[in-house]
Amino acid sequence: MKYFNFEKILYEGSKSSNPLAFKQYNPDEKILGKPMKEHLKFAMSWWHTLCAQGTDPFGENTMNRPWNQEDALKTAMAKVDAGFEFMQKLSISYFCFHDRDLVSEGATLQQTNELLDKVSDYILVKMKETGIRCLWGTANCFNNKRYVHGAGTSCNAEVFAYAAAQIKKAIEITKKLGGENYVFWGGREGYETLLNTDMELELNNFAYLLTLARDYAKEIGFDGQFLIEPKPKEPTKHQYDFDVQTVLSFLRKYHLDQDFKMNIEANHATLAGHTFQHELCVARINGVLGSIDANQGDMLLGWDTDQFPTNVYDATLAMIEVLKNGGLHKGGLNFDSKVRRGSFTEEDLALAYIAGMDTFAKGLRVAAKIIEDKALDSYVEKRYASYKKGIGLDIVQHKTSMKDLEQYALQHDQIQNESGKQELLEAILNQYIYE
Ligand code: XLS
Ligand code: CA
Ligand code: CA
Repeated sequence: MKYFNFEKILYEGSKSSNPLAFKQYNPDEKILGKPMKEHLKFAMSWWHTLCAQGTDPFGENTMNRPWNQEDALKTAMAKVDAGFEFMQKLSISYFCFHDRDLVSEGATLQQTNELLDKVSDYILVKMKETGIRCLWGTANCFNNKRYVHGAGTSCNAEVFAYAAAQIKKAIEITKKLGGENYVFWGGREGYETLLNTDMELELNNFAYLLTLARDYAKEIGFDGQFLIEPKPKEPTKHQYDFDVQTVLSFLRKYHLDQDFKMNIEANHATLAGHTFQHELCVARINGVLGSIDANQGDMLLGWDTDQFPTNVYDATLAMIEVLKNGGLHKGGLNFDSKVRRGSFTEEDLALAYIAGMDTFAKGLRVAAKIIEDKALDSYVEKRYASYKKGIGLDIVQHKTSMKDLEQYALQHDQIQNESGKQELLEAILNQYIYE
């Protein structure tokens, strides 16, 4: 049975007015010597694409999703068919999943695990048939009410044990599906009030859970990259994995920094009061830029709207960071994005993915040109030229003392600064985007 009433989406170029065609994303076209599909390892999010029903706090389901049925296992299998049909038609080579996206929970943990085995067996068949791969898997340790006080940071040790069991199974399923990464997004790992919270114990426990997970993955020979996905708030008032810098200091304290990189989501960056580029840059310069959840928020709203990315400006700045990182390696670009509640047809899903993929494809094209021409880098190099010689070089090479610097300052106290040229650089960036 087919679920999507359109043919394979093809690249028709920027002049095309066909809504069901790519205008920028041409998978095999080479940019900086590498096919676009390798720069942009696009992934379908199982949850937003196949599971989300369009509910909000004020209203019921709105989505037309013909794969949903009465029986949980039948629905799960139909979702696999729908997902693979969709990815093939959109030329999306990867998917990402939470364990509970694949199939809903059975009556016991044992039964849930058996259901997962069945559905993942079928996914494996479809993967072999199509060549589509798994970018990452993760465990949903936040939806069920047992996780009301968190999972690894719950005040209830039984919940900690249950979460560990769930994560163990999710790592096994991810390994079985050849997942290139495994993600930890700290669902409810945070707090509502410090009045009832032992933050130190919670953080110690959380780090212990990550350590156990890392060791177990090694034990079973899972060679995917472990990723942490920062987010500052929602669902809890304060999420422990606030932003990249906070997660880095946590990982370093618990000696986990060699085993974890970051999965950076655009909407989480902006919720933390940062730009998407800021988070990518902090990760890049610390060697932990792992993967991307491509989406965008609404600047007028203070929550996680997970919209499809259509902002070419931000996508360009993001792709500059990715290119400077030498690519995302094991990582990719997962559309952790959902169609709006009013966009309820199956076709809307395709239109949304086309918009997101074209946005990042355009971002890649512009970023590549900017880097190739050194359009911004040459200004930055010039701006820091004082560190290339004389006292600046001594500073960079750590060859000065406070006394040397005082001597220097006493002799050179008539300082002249140069313009930062911000507006010019913004205009240059625009010029590249206009082309
Ligand atoms: C929620 C997160 C979540 C993670 C995976 O805000 O973005 O979807 O990406 O658990
Ligand atoms: Ca995400
Ligand atoms: Ca999000």
